[in-house]
Amino acid sequence: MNIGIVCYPTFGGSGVVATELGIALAKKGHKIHFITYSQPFRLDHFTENIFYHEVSVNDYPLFDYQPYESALSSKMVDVARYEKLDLLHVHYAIPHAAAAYLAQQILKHEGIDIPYITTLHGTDITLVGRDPSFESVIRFSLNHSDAITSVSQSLKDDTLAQFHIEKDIHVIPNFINIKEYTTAKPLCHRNHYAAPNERVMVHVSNFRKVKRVEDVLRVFDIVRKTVPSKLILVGDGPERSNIEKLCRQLNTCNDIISLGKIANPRDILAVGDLFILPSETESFGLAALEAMAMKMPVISTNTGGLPELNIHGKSGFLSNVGDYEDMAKNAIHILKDDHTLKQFKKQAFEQAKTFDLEVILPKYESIYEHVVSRMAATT
Ligand code: GMT
Repeated sequence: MNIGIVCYPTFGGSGVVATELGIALAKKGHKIHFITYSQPFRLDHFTENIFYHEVSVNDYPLFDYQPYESALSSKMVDVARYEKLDLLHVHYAIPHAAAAYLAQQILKHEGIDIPYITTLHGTDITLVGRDPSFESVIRFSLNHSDAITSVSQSLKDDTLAQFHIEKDIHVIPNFINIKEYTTAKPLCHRNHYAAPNERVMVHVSNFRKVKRVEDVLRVFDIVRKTVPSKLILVGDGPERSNIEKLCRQLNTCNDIISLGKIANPRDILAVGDLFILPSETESFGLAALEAMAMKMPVISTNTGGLPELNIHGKSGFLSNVGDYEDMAKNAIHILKDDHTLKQFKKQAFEQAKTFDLEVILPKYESIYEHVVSRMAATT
């Protein structure tokens, strides 16, 4: 198939899922056209069957806000028309689903019928989507999607509770290519970060408020008093300076290594013992899945889709949002002796395997086939 993928190219789970999906589909022989305003950050190497189309918005002084959505729709029309796309797959509802609807209508006038699929990733519904100023556009563009997918049952439930959706929403979880995780030779050496007697805790995020990175520091502060440990922080974002302030207040900075943004943190995850994700809300938690694929158990909150990924007492533990004392207690339980840690590492990996690309990719392909054949039958 000839597939157009629209996503946010910057650091963030939805862009990662869209890019990895495109790469995996291209390897299976599909032709993938990424349509974004800059090169997706994980699309950093040449892959046959992948094409990149940049959406550029000229800066006109007339506008306070440049009309990105119109430029995106025009680019989708262009790519669909000349590359003969079979379908458009847009990741993140705002503004991609509305832009896809507009592109679809323009193409229809030219006698070209093309379906669009919208994948919901979370904050497009749980945070941004709660803003009433977006309500009618989200509802309309979802109801006119030829198919809707959501990355967890929890996000599906949230979407149905918040918007009047007349379509079925297919749950297709985030995925990882387990082979890449098991065969990779990590570039990073554990002894560079920690002494042999120390454990290594890791957190990866975009340091937005919703990630509650301050809880990561509070958990670490309790854990290191019982279990000698180091904490590696990967990522950057609006909360980073507050986090730096807090580490000075807690006097933990010497045991914390802040690495900033890393496009693919697999090498760092390879040296970790325990991953921590204390988010306020998390529709799935791709960062935690990537950690589990590197055999790291996960301490997370029990919010959103996290309980669908992290199984309490098996791949790690779940706690209420903000209950950093409970998270620390669970972390100590996992880290305190080698035998328990080994057991949890094994169980986390087993759980990650259930989200392998080979299991998840056919679910997207079957939706693609369904919408394309339905459209062919109705035109
Ligand atoms: O987590 C973020 O802040 C980035 C966000 C995004 O939109 O890129 O991630 C969302 O989509 C990921 C991929 O489906 C999910 O794994 C994340 O859980 C989800 N983030 C939130 O719901 C906060």
